[in-house]
Amino acid sequence: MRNSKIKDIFAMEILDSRGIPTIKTTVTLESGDRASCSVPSGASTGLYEAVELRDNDSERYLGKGVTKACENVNKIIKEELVGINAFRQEDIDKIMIDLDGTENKSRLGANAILSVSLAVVKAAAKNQGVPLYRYLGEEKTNTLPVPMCNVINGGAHASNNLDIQEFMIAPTEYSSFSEGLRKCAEVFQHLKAILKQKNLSVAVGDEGGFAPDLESDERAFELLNQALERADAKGIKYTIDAAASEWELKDGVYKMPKRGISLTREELAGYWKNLIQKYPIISIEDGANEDDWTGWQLLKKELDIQLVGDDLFVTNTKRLKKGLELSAANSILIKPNQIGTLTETIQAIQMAKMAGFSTVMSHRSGETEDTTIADLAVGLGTDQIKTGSLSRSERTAKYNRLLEIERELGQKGVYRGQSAFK
Ligand code: 2PG
Ligand code: MG
Repeated sequence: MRNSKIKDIFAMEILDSRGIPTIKTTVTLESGDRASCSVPSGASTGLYEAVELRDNDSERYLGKGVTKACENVNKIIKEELVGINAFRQEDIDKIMIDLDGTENKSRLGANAILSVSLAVVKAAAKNQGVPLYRYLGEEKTNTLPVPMCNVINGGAHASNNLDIQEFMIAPTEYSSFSEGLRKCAEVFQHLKAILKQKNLSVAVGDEGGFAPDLESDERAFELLNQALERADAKGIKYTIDAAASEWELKDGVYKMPKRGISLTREELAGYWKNLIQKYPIISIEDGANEDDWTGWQLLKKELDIQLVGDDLFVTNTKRLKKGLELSAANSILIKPNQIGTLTETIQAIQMAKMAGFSTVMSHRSGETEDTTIADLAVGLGTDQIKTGSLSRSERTAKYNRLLEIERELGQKGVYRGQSAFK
């Protein structure tokens, strides 16, 4: 605990993987220990997420600049936090929440607050001389999350004709994280060759997965089946993020924006059921709209697989509590920037675990080279992680960090495979 008081905080505007500004904050302790955090940004953002503060100055970055958020860190937040011990994470987060004073962090910006919250914990870990996952998890968390690798992109993350936003592969029957990841990367390469052979596009979407036009969403699973066979990847299952909050919902009828298909919520449940029967799909994220609690309850009744709430819960214990009361979903996606502080992120994970939900750490579609979520997944013990495809450095950086952690854990490392799913 050497000189662990905060000495300086500095935020600056950088670019994310889509070329849109985001905030990077560096915290320096009196000891000289220093750590930075860059905040990601979503495209299919949930209605109930904490506010990402943007400048709205059309003269800069089409209004997307974050200089106000940076100023809020460099003036308002810094003034309150300098001199406080970096080990007091909960107090630090509380001070920022109170300083903001709004329900959704719209005054200072959840992007500003989170960048400080995570830079503080990283600096504290450095000061203690341990990696972040160890600082957060102490000796008890040695488990590597099962990755869900997003190999085909659709929805708001690609300009193709697929309505399902993410087609992912999860290595459930491998003995280690690295063996599973290797198989996923091999499938990705085989998928590329198959697409090329069929004269389909191998250009990638926002999360690094291929984004071809296909005759139906279901066709994506057929192509994946072929890729799995070529890769001899018998231990891989499919997971999807439908991101159905992006679809139009009127009077209980969903309309998919790209193909224009309309389905009642009962028909939608039937659509998922049919896909699950035909393909080894073990998890569906946002299979219904964020406001359609009835639809979620129906899915829970009809489908016997992992049902992950992303836009539904927005990493918010209030929304999660409602989900528990209504018996909607059985799993929660964890995105620190949906809620804005590490403390509240941990609270959401704890509430979910207490309720027997599985937990999935997640990136955003707009990412940076920051790998903090890899350490959070291990340190906070989430069952799974989704952090995009096996291409593009802002995605592979997180996998590479998990490979490092796996190596550090050595014999102590645990990979749960299938049992990490609901
Ligand atoms: C999602 C995310 C991440 P976005 O919907 O789960 O994959 O997308 O960051 O665009 O909200
Ligand atoms: Mg989602």
